Amino acid sequence: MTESKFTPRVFSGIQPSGNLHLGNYLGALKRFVDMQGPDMETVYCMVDLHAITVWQDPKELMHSTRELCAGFIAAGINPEQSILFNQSQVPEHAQLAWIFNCVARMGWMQRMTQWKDKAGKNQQNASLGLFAYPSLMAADILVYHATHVPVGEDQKQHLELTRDIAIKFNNDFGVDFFPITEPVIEGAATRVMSLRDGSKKMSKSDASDMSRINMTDDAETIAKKIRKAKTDPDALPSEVEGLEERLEARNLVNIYSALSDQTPEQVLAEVGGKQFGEFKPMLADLAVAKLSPISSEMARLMNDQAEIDRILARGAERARQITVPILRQTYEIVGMVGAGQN
Ligand code: AQP
Repeated sequence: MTESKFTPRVFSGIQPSGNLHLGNYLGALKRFVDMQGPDMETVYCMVDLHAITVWQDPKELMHSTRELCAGFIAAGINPEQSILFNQSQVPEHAQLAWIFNCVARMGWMQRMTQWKDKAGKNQQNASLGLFAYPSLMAADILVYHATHVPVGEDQKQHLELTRDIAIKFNNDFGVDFFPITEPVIEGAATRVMSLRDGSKKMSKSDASDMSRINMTDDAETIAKKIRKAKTDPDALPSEVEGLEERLEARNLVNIYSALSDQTPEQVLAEVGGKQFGEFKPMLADLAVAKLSPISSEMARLMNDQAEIDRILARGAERARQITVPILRQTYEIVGMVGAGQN
């Protein structure tokens, strides 16, 4: 099978589950913005159907979806250029996910690290949706025939499963219909770690607010969180090899590097030899300079929620111009009567 018959198209999504944080920004959002351009069609989604795989208060879910939309736009996504919408307004995602539930195997899902981490020891009480999450994610991507998916490191396994589903579907039905998608996991911040524990991913659901920088934090809070971030007593090294065993130091250098669009080597050439007492204020100043304009713009956009709703509805309409024909063709391939007449 060749991938060349598929037009280059980017798809990615973020869950509107509150606490949009620096990891989401550097690992995903900032890179979504970088991929916008004349040569690439870009489709970005607030994946509200994924968010409800764990309990969400309905009012908060609505608020988080609109706030996330404001975050996308404030970070630089142009809703006229990119297709920007919330997943539940495009029903073909869930419809294709059902087909993929019948293609994917139980054993594949049981191996997923995110399932094991999130369901933990309480698998019997986890939702069926949480188990089937990667199948819906495969549908999100493949219902656009997307070829490139920018994500953080934690989503790598789900993207491999997306490829497995596409390959099995194509083989089962003897077609060359779904592309074998490329994960785009690049840059210094593909895995931003907790500010309190360098071995844990920065995460929306971490009980400690001090573990993450939220995109809605004000300048003082950002500076305080960086000042209190866990570190070690040594000075920063001048070479990246010197960060290997120093998880927290490496995390702060990687954050600095991603925020300043430099490589970690370039950053260490500048700050190697400095103590954290000197480096942390530099990082705080940089983080405030980069994030404050985004959080102020988010707040401004949130003052006009009707406009946000209009943008999401228009994005969904544009998205469906792509998804309706792809789902119809999928139904035809699978053998659903009437699919050709819709
Ligand atoms: N710490 C991170 N570093 C780099 N990238 C990250 N992403 C998430 N955390 C980091 C990337 O952000 C995108 C959207 O993620 P999501 O909405 O699917 O949520 P998630 O990965 O489940 O994020 P959280 O914060 O970890 O949520 P909880 O706490 O609910 O599990 C993805 O591209 C992801 O890789």
